[in-house]
Amino acid sequence: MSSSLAALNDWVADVARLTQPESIHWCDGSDEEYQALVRRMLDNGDLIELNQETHPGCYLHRSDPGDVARVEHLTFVCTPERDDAGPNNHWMAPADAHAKMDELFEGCMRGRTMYVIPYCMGPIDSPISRCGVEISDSPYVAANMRIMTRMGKPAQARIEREGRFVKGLHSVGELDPKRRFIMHFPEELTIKSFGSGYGGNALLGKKCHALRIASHQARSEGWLAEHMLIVGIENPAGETHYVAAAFPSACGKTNLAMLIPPEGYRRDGWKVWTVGDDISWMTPGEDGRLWAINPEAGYFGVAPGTSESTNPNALKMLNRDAIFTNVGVTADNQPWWEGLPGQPAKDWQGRDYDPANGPAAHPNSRFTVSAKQCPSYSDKAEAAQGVPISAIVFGGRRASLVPLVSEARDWTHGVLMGAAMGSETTAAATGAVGVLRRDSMAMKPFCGYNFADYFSHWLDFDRPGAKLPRIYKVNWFRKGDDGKFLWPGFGDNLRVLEWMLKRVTGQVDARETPVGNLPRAEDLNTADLEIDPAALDALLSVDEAGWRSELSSIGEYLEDFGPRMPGKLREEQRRIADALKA
Ligand code: GTP
Ligand code: SPV
Ligand code: MN
Repeated sequence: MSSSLAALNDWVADVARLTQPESIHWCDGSDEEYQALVRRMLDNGDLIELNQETHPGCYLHRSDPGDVARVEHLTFVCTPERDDAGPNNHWMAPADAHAKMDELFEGCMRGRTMYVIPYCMGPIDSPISRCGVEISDSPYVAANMRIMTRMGKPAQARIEREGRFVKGLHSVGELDPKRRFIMHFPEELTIKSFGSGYGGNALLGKKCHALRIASHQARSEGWLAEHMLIVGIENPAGETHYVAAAFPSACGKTNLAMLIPPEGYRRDGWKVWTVGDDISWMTPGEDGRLWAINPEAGYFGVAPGTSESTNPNALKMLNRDAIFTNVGVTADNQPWWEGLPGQPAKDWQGRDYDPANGPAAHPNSRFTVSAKQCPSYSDKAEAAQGVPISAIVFGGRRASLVPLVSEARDWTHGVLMGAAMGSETTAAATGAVGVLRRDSMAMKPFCGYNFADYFSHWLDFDRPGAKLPRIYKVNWFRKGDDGKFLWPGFGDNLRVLEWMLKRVTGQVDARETPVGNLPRAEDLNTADLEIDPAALDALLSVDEAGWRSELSSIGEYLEDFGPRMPGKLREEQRRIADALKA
């Protein structure tokens, strides 16, 4: 037996001693195993069969009504020093956190099956990929991990070869929010999660490993683990540029990653290829460019709003072999959510639909589906070295002020753009919705270390020989006085991406402003676009008075991190503030 296999066996034995499961199942990742998990959940009520004629292989999971989203207030980064976790994280001393969690885990799997789930984040043969093992007492977690990661025997073989893997321990516990914690021990490559079955809290390969633990590793190893989609844009000449974009949770990554070009663009031969919709690991290549892989193998996407007019690619991949969580159902048992045609018969809690109870689908209801089912799935998504990134985009939900698109003057300005990102909160996390907060690089809930050190790490990529992507900031969510979105969004977002790529390839000038370079109106392709000229004007203008107060708010935000905040970012903020005063 290899020493790494022995280490894995020892850990599994330790966990079994602590949690006392009735049986242990080592996941092999086979189809038969997935089918058996589904049958087991159909028997115990974790899954409900959907209409198999219209949706073969599709099932519905209704979660506990108090367990429907990530819980940021119960999520901790447990570094030995509090300052290393930073003001952006909740912190607990590692020894205290282990003691607390071990008490919760004690005997928690009695009468249950313990699943040992080896997984690989990233293509199984990629040097950039990293492995982990999640131990969970939830068959729903095992089935979802099969869809979301390369799970099973090949991952276990890689772990036995490499030795190093992230240890994730998870139990649904009693689903009691008072006994719910998501703890990260980055130095120990360890995660302990108790009391929730919800995606981001329970599918530990995703946010816990591929973002919180990975971002911590990436800092010391010279790469980036980001909350970014990766999309390939193919122009009529057949050239494909890859764009990575960070938008906060439920702010449009899945939609942009699967975009269908407007009709005129399609006619001209534009195509869009999906590499990833949520997470990007980016490494500098020998050529100086940043190369990105999507560590995931599936999508855990927001259901509401997904429709034939917004995201037809997603709809096409959802008519077979998908797990739906907390959506409604129609009278003939098809999955239903707000945005779809037809009528719901039952809501997400299984009650007869009554608008007085709120939406039929929970606003954070989700689908889990294999990435390969996406019609626009890129053949480069499996490439071991990843894809080269031409542009990085930061975006958020900002009803006012922030223009449709602006370009950073240089890398430092771009890092400030990302650091300063503000966005209105969404249903992806428990708590108030629609409240403006800073969500730097869309990583506020996911950066496994101090944001000040994270910004320094970003700045460090600007070094001799680097051929860095240009950085952009976008806002699809500007609203008019009537409360309606000014920009049509979705497929039409390609118009904005086209402008960025024209900038990257030196085909157009831009209008220089203190907050960045904006498109000249004539350079944004508006052919066949239905938009009021006054709206377009508002989207492409800079409200200097509004920006002066935004810059002072950004300045205060940077100050909150104290002396660890890189001086370069504060200087950049001051430069822009001064330019706005001039
Ligand atoms: P996570 O999976 O939570 O990280 O979210 P995500 O960033 O992938 O969000 P997603 O693409 O699922 O979008 C969430 C919501 O934003 C949905 O309700 C969409 O309909 C809406 N949305 C996405 N793109 C646009 C857009 O261009 N304009 C407008 N107005 N809404 C959009
Ligand atoms: C997010 O909240 O950003 C998600 C969903 O992508 S979860 O995996 O639950 O975090
Ligand atoms: Mn996300």
